[in-house]
Amino acid sequence: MTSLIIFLGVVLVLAILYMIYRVSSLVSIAKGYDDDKIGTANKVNAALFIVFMIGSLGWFFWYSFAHFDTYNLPIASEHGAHTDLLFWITMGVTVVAFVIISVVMFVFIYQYQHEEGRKAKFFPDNHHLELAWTIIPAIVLAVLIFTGLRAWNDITSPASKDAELIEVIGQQFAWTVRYPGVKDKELGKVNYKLIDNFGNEFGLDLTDKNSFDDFKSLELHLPVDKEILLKIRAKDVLHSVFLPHFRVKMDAVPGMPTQFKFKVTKTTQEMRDELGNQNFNYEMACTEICGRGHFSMKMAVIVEEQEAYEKWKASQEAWLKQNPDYLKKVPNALKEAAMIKAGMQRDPGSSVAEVNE
Ligand SMILES: [Cu+2]
Repeated sequence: MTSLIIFLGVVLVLAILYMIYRVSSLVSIAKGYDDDKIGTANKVNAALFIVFMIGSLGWFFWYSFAHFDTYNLPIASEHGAHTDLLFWITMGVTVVAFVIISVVMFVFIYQYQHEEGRKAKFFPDNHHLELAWTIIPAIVLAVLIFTGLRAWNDITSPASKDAELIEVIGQQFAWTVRYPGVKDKELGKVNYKLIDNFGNEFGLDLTDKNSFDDFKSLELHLPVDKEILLKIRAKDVLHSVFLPHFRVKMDAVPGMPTQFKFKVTKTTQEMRDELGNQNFNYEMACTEICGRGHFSMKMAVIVEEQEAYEKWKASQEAWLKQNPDYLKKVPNALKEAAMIKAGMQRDPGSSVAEVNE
């Protein structure tokens, strides 16, 4: 009902404005054509364009510098410094083009306002000009694209063998994280057909022995100064992993796993000290509008020294231990190995060693 009233109000206001315009033009026709008035209106409009140009460009530059810190977060990753540099070079080039185009556009409006007796100049074409504005942008854009492509290849290329493997899964409206566990460094196989409502939210394939020690986490723990390979997937719609301080941003696409390789350079504590804010926490957000709860789709990120990170990993319970019902999905031949790997049963080998100590 309210929207209908607002709509009718807008229609009425527009109708009134149109009537005023009609009446005033009819009055001017009745009074006879007034050349002077057009001249004044032209001058006022031309001057207003210049005022608008100075005002908006001034506001644009003031905002960009005065609020720099609110939209430019400190960098805490190795490739981040490089991608930021590329970003600022692109920004520099586009701002120069933007200012030149804006100034020329508004100054021409002022310069070439209506004047009695002035005729437009006929200017068919100019090969030098055409060549200049084709070749220069082509070279600049090619350089920007190729340097960008190199940076892209760098973050999406295969990771080194000892990279820390972590899987991030997006679903409406939460992230889940899976670690390969401490017994092996491999993530167990997954199959979306195995996802169920009883606990197997990853679709873990329990016939794969790499899956036995995998564990789930509701926080993203990352080691500092170590290559990290994020394996990213989605269970329902498009999501996007966004770790702004690490300059990591990668879509999570259902049916098409993606990945991102990076190295964090500052622990949470180091960043807290740098910002002088002991409450600071890194955050992983979703940056793809994925539905009603999109705004709440975030996860706390904790960056620690290698030692603390390993300790945290060792303290986590395997997914299989938390969901013992799934033991029946493990092939009989692998059951004992699965229980040992998941920490559900003491390793007979290690218990002998403990007794001997
Ligand atoms: Cu999302």
